[in-house]
Amino acid sequence: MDSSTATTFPTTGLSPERRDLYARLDKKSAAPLWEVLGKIIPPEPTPETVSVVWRYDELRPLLLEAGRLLTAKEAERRVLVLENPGLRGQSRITQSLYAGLQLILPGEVAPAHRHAAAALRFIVEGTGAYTAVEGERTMMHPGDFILTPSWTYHDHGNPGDVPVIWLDGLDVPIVNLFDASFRESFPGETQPNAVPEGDSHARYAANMLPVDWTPKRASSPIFNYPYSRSRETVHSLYANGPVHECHGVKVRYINPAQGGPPMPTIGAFLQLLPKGFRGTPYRATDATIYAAVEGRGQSRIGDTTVTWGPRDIFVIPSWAPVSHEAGEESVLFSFSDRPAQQVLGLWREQAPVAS
Ligand code: 1HN
Repeated sequence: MDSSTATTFPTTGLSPERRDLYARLDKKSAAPLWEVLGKIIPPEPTPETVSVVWRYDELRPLLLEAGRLLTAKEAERRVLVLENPGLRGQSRITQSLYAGLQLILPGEVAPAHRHAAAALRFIVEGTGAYTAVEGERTMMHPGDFILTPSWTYHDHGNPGDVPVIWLDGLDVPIVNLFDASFRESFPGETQPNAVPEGDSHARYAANMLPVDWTPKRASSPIFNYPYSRSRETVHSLYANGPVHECHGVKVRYINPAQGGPPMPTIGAFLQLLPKGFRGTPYRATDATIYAAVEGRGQSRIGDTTVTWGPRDIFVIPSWAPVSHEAGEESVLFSFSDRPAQQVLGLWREQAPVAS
């Protein structure tokens, strides 16, 4: 077979007849399934995503340096992409999700746009900045979980006096898998304040809905889930028990109108690990991005152990057994593509995992 053929399997050791057939198949844009079947349909997940931790103390100075080199407007979004070491150059943190750390400095505006990709923000540091979604602003505080659903106009601004940094999570690789990406700029840098701040909370976050309400989109009508409330929730549940042997006290963020996930492609979770917690191994098919919020601990992921402290970010690959330990009472935020896998009938979990 000549070197121009684009086979994805080894061709050494093949009989001359087979090599010849494969070369002629190749010219017709065809290929022998029997050479690749085991690779494309493995008996269980074989992720290229690896377990990895980003230390906030190491990334923060680099992000601030980027802040000195270019403006948010120039960059459109000033973000350090967190690239999984197993997937370098693909702008992804797992096979299905993008993540990055975004900085907005005092006085800056990140201009309004919208795209097919859906985004979440998990606020890591600083107060005084806002994000606006479809004409409604919300102030961002550390630990807040904020949505930017698919095809909603959004801009960010920092009228405060300290840098504000957050973790972005987007379903970009999923949208691009389907070749379904669209984007456009808003006519104007920022959206007008068309809706009073707090309106969606009043309308949708009090276990009630306006009587004639019908959903406008597939995502939650709430777009800020403030940390003050979600933190209180995991603490109350801890006080009242029980504590799960794998997860500690773990809750999922929901769309309050139907109980499902906040967005169709991305699920998000908050968990409290009690001081001294030693979890038992668990695995699931949704590769998961964790952001530590409070406390310190370590997570055993397959054969590696990652230690983490406040604001560190780490990744659990699909189907890798994970067990968490916490030396101090800890709170972990996490997100994954679980809702997408569930709606496709693909999601699996296993606990305990025999070691
Ligand atoms: C985006 O729109 C934002 O709006 C952040 O803050 C990160 C990464 C890829 C594509 C769009 C934002 C993004 C992004």
